[in-house]
Amino acid sequence: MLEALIAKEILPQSGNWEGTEEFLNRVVQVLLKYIKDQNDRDQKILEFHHPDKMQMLIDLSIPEQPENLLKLVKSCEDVLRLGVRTGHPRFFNQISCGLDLVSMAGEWLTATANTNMFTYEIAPVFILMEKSVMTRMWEAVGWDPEKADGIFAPGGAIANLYAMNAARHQLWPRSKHLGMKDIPTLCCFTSEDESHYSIKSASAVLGIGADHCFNIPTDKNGKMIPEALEAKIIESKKEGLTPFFVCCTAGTTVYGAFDPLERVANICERHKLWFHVDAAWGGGMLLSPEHRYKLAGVERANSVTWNPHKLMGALLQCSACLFRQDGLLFQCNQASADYLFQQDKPYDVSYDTGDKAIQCGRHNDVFKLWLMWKSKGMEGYRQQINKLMDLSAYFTRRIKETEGFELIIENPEFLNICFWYVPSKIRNLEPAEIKARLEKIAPKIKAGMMQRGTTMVGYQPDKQRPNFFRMIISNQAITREDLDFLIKEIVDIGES
Ligand code: ABU
Repeated sequence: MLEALIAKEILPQSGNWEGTEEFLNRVVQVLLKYIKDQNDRDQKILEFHHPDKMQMLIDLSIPEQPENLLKLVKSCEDVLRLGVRTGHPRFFNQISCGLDLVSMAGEWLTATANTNMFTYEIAPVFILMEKSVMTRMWEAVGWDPEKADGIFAPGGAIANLYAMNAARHQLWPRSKHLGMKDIPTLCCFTSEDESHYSIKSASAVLGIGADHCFNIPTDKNGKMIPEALEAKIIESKKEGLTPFFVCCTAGTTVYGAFDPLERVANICERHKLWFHVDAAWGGGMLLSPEHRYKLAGVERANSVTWNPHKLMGALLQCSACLFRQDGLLFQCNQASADYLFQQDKPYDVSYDTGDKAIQCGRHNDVFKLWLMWKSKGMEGYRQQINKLMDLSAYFTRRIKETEGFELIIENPEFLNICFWYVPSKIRNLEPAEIKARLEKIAPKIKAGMMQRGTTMVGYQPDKQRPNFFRMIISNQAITREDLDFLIKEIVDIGES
């Protein structure tokens, strides 16, 4: 039947319920098959093709005339077949991976409801839900929910921008209307290389200037050195700059390092600076009583970025910027558009939270998180995070005991494990020669994995080191056998 139908012949343009149901059922069947295959370890993660070949395998053109519904179902199949199965238990490539099916069901509902999160008027339940979910997050940070605030943002980079903007507004509220005119030259601080690049971007976007975002050196484990931070703050004051914002990272992207939050909080207090914690990756650790000590001091932050789409496993995107002080977000972002935020509505308009966002249209990111969090409870998350930490310790042990592997950081403290594989044929060379050869080893092994389609793990160099693998253990589907498989596959490709 679908072959003979086009989109305008089903709902909402036609009353053809039978055709509508048939089309949607077919699409759901495609999705269910994908989910089943993705969880089958004998199935590949990807079918790799170079861009020129890929272009020939799928018709990406927009036609002049409507395509029939059967062709659309086929396109859905093709897109999924040619994509990367990021929920496969052997996909270790990215911090955000896995496919929590309850969160996915939530995203299906969200798509079906298709609600814009401007106002209570059109999103009453979802607006209240944001407050309920954030209450759990504020409590986890250690703040009084009665006094805290927050906003769901499209990703951690934008959440960090929200934080820096609020920090500037608190100090220099007139910048909202007059820009940087008559404002001292501001500067901010974050850790060198290790922190997320979005801090520099925020500094550029806000007119502070990327060059006025200073990089603070880190120790051998990738943690910010507090003494170096204080020295730089003092130096910048001497140079006539006005420090206002410090960003610590809780769970750095590459090494998974946690900056010393208490010590940095002391420095921020001494110098009266806004203290932001980018816990986009590490925020989920607050849900584990056993591991939350790594973020000790986070409750002293003025703002915290926390991405549930990372460690908590919510579907993309789900990212929050949380504030200890209520009201500031409204003050600095409110634009009072008359067509949305009328003040004479028949309800308490402080629930029109869209007016504290810098976006106008805002996706509903909360429902999939709320539904998933309900499905696990606080205890479920505690177990999930502790299990991932146990797997990380297991993988680290296996790397240490397996010939040819070398850890970059001897005792990783989180779910990032960085390492080299040194193939047997180069192990006896001079150290300088090994280093030079290693640059090419990780990319070659990674290319081999992608050709085989069996597993994926990321790699990168840093300032002093040639390319190394960065393993991420965040998918709740991972087992010890999957980790053993990765080691075996690296050896197999590396020795071939
Ligand atoms: N901040 C996004 C990190 C992406 C990744 O390394 O997987």
